Amino acid sequence: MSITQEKKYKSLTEETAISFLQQLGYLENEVCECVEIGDGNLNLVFQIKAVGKEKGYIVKQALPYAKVVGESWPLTIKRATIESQAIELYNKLIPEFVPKFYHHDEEQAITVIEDLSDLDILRKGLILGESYPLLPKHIGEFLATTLFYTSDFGASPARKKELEKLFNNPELCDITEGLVFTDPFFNSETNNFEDELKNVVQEIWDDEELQVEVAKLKLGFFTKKEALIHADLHTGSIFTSSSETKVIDPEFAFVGPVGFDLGQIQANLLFQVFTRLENKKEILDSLVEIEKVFNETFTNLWKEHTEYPLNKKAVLHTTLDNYWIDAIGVIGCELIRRSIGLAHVEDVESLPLARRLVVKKRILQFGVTCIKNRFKIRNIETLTRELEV
Ligand code: SR1
Ligand code: MG
Repeated sequence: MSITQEKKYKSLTEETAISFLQQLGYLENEVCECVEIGDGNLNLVFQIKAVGKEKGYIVKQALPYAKVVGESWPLTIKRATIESQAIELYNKLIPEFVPKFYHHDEEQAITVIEDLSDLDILRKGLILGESYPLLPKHIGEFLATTLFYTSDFGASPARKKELEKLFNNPELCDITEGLVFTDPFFNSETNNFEDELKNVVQEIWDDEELQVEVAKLKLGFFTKKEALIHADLHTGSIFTSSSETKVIDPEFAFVGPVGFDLGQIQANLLFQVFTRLENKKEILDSLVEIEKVFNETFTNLWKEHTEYPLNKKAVLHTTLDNYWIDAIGVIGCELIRRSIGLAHVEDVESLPLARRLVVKKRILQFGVTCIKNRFKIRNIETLTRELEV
């Protein structure tokens, strides 16, 4: 067998994942156990640890197709390299909020990172009614720091252009362009919703004003090269506890609109406001706190590091305002796509049918309001007032 054949991509099994890790020198002389724990839409995720130990390593491999659909949807494995580059960069900028990075194999699309299984996946914890008081502060700081230092305010023009090249991610951007900004707004085969919602969905497809506003948001996603964004920051991409927060899975990362990250996390927290019966206020307060911490942290970094003439206060204020206006539009698109598009969320899908229909109708209506009225709403504080509970 030639060397090229030997090195060809091969998807891991629980056994080969252990050998891969041990060949790197990790847990070399230990008897290991391995479980595939991936519950996302795209990848294999193996947790490997020495028998009897609590914590080990995560070996993550990108599959050459979208797991959520099957082999009929081929997908580049280059995304694993984008993800590992982003984790490495985040580790330099704000290590406390990301997993430790150990190894990346480009050909096999495998990344080895810290095992975070002692923490909760935020979406699952919130569904169980858990509270994470430090989460809004941590997420606000994570967003402000990663976005500031990769924006034109915190990176040199040359570095910014280097980031655009390093994080050139057309295939994954294409998924978002389709699933978030296109398919839910017309009769696309990728959509998936209950028959009982047909009339409400038809209204969305027939709404000319909405179509134009979504088109403008999609154009912004294509053209705004504002900072290196995570680009898939939903509550399944965050591990957390009462004291720690770790952001994972930046395989969609590219240099794009800041409002996309801000809006996506807010929308995914908002699902809890629509679905839970108690403590909705706690979630609404956390949305406002994320906005406040983001604005304050970004402003402090800007004061310290931004050079003439971008250091003019009015430039910062307009920039922050525009980030949040975009974010409100993205909240609308994300709420709608997770309700009637391809990739749904457990917060809503776990509800019994009758309640799910009521909740989805409210979510869709609110999503439309966010998209159409984003220039009037302007910030999260105003937006949450519309939802006072
Ligand atoms: C085919 S991928 C579907 C969704 O899963 C990912 O996590 C992204 O959110 C994407 O839109
Ligand atoms: Mg993901």
